[in-house]
Amino acid sequence: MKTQVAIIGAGPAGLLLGHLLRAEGIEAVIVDRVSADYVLGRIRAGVLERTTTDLMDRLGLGERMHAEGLPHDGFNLADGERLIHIDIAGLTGKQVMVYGQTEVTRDLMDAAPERGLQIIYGAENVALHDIESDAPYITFTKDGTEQRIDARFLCGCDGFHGPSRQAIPASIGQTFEKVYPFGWLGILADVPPCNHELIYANHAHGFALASMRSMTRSRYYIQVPLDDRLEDWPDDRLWDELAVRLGPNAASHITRGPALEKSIAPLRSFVFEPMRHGSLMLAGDAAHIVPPTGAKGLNLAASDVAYLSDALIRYFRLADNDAIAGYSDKALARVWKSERFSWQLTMLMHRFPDSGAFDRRVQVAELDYIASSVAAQTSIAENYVGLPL
Ligand code: RFL
Ligand code: PHB
Repeated sequence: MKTQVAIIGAGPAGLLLGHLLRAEGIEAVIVDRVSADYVLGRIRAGVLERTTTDLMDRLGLGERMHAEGLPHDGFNLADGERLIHIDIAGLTGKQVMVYGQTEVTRDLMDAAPERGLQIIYGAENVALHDIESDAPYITFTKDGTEQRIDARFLCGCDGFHGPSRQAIPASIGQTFEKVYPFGWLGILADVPPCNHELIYANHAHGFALASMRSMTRSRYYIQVPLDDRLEDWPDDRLWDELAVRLGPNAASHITRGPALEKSIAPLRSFVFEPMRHGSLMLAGDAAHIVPPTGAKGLNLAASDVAYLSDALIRYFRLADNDAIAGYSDKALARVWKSERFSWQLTMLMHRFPDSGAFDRRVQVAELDYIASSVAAQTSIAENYVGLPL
């Protein structure tokens, strides 16, 4: 098979990129290792920046998001009894959208056939070849048969563990990494949220987050040691702990219910540079990871592919190579700002096993400062709602 752009990975980065290219008449094929149902079964992001919702609108695929998603004007930072409200709308004139990654993915998947975007699921052993040439290709096995897709460009949208980043020679790439000494235990339940906006709480027992997917489906997280297992956290223990960490006011509004999903995710900050080598471009989690505290992962995948689709469109429309050459630097400038914000919010809101009284006093001082300064709140709000492209 021959196409203009072969995309590895049908997560949000790959699907959005495929649609942005098809909207300009560029041929694109996506391959993914797993099935469509498997992709939809992963419970992940919940908060979309304005830049991400704008992309869905640009594609004409924002209808269900606007009908079913929950626009939020603000969120809260809690510390003990104190609740600091960050008025995103008042400070930036924009809102964020609570609409699950599962739903974004479903909307993009459903629209693929009518827009001529081919997605090949169940593609095993995907390998990238000749990425330093103008005629790269991928090979994979599908239903026991070896297949090959030739393309002008390969786009690695295959997440943190995919093969694309590994295809770049070690002598070319540089990685920057910070691993945090805890994970997030998440629970999804069909119960109304305890608050109409998100609450990020710093408690002596550790961090907690009250989030939601709709007015009838809640998503909560707590910070747990890395060696904790799901068996350590039966539902009742988890609900009890959430009530303690979120504070008495939120606790009085928590509705308990059986877990639809429960999982533990490690936290990591990671950046790989450069995001292009030859005819291979990386986007999304394939190139970088942020801890989920700033709700930036999916949104960074979206901003990467906004830049990348623009560069590819200029290449195919205008034979302009400069945007391709500049893609990595342009994307990384935004990536590092989100890395900084996610790292800072993680440091501010979690309890670190090796930190002492000094570190805690610094957290309290920073929260005091945020509570008293419109400038500090504005800085948080403009990062949370998404920096401009
Ligand atoms: P994905 O979603 O991981 O998709 C990659 C796709 O590549 C496929 N793949 C392969 N295909 C072919 N061959 C191979 N060998 C392959 N290996 C992998 C995979 O099957 C998959 O379909 O990466 P993408 O598209 O870059 O999207 C990134 C986002 O998924 C991620 O950043 C977010 O989910 C992060 N994240 C959050 N982001 C936000 O913006 N807001 C949030 O509120 C938010 N909350 C979260 C999160 C991530 C979490 N976890 C579990 C890591 C909360 C959590 C708990
Ligand atoms: C979520 O709802 O899954 C969620 C919300 C905000 C975050 C992280 C995850 O910062």
